[in-house]
Amino acid sequence: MDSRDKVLDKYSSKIYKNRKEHVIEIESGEPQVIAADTRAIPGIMTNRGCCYAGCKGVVIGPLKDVVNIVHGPIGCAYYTWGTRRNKAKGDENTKDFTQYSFSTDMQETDIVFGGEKKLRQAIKEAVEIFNPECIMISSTCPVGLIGDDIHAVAAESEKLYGIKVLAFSCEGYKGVSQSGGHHIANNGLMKYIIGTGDAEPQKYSVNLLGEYNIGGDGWEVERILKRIGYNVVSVMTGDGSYDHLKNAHTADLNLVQCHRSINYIAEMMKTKYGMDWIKVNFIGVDGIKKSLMDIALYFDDPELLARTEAVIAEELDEISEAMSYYKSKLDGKKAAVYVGGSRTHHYINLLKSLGVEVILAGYEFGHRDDYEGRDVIPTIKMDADSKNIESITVTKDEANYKTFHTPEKLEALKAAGVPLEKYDGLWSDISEGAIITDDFNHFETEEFLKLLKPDIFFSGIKDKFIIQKSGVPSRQLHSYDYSGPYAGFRGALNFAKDITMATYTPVWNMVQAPWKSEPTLVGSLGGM
Ligand code: CFM
Ligand code: HCA
Repeated sequence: MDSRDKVLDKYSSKIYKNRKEHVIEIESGEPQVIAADTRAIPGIMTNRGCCYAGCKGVVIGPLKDVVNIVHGPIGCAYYTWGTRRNKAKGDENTKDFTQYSFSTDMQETDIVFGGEKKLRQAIKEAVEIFNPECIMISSTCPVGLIGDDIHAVAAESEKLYGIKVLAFSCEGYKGVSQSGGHHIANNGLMKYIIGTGDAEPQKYSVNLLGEYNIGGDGWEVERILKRIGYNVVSVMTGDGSYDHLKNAHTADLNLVQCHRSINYIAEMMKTKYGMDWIKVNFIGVDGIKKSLMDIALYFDDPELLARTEAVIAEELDEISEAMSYYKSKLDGKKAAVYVGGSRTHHYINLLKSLGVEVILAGYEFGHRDDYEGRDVIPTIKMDADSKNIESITVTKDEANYKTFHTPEKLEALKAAGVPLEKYDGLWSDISEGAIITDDFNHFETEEFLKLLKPDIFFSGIKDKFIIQKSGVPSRQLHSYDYSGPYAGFRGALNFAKDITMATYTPVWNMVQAPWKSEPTLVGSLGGM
């Protein structure tokens, strides 16, 4: 029996049938197919989040000059506020509200009598106290259940206060994971914000999409891009702002880091403004080098190319000696990597460069293209006012391919390997024999841990402590355990140092679960 079946065999036949489509063992030469983006099984402790987490927590939450009001219970507001650590810096032109958690704090009476009154009052207070240029309202589950019309309140407030007020119907129960929330957020930003600014276009300008500035990653990427000579018009959405987002349409090129959460905007901007996008990965030295070269090739300017090569050489020089030391400590170690929808793939080249093999991996809510990659061109149909995507058909027909470039230039870019609108999936980097689990859960985490014994386990807060209690070090790749940055050349070094410390600390041999040596619950039967 292989390791996959040893774990799945413990399920009932109905659950086994479902899970066996989501858990696969990589075999060489075989086209791999995995079931993904489907409903989690009720009763199973999935690691996924919800639609509201994807919209408010991930995409719109980091916009620093926006007052993000959560219409719902205070717990939902709190959960999407501090936990993901939205790092932001305001300045004299840009306010920063990320230190505040705004919520209507819904109570039972609001559920019975309706919460719109409370929402109006919250908007009024926010305007009077903070004077923002933009307010965004996010719905939580109860709002959808009782039918409060947040869009009507938003429209009315926009007129009343003369500022931008957007509403997002991103109730937690919608769809199967965070992913639906990303889409709702992307549609709102595209429809009401991007394209409303009137800044002059700048030379060599880019938007950074799907970079959320976790641990300061976005700041590190911006530092490198600026050193080479690029202008970063907007970042979506880490340390991002309403003010910058308005002018995103003036950039030359979109750079997509997290394709899962924000590829919709890249697609829509391609259709609406003819703006090309390329997939980048600023995690891991090989990923960064390739991304920087791809961007330089795109702009096709010899000076920019020379500057790119010089910056890469200088940045590498700064870290290579220390990286070699950490590689000597980490060489041969085995890792498990489970993150949401894109980071698992992004970290593999970094781990490989340190000699760490990934033996167990997966996504919480990735779609099939996140596993299998995308090498085809989508045809996008917009609605009548060109604001929303009506449909995306994936086809190999390239006739629809609109671009600023001439056909000759396009061919040259393709020949140079610039991945216009294409990307590799998790498969491309995973070694034979590794186990891949889609929508991983608590039970499988524990079972695979026992069976495969990785030296380190990368995932999130929900499973971190069960892993560590079993004697295996865990690092969160969602929040970096409050370390970072991990992106860029300097970030790669931080990562190498952090995981060397995590794996070499002697504490793991001393860990013994408390219930193994003494009872944790003592009870007595009544009357005896
Ligand atoms: Fe993109 Fe993200 Fe991820 Fe994601 Fe997330 Fe995140 Fe993530 Mo947590 S946007 S898909 S919904 S890279 S919050 S910054 S770490 S699960 S892998
Ligand atoms: C979310 C956000 C999250 C949670 C991380 C975790 C994040 O999905 O709601 O469970 O450790 O990155 O903060 O993915």
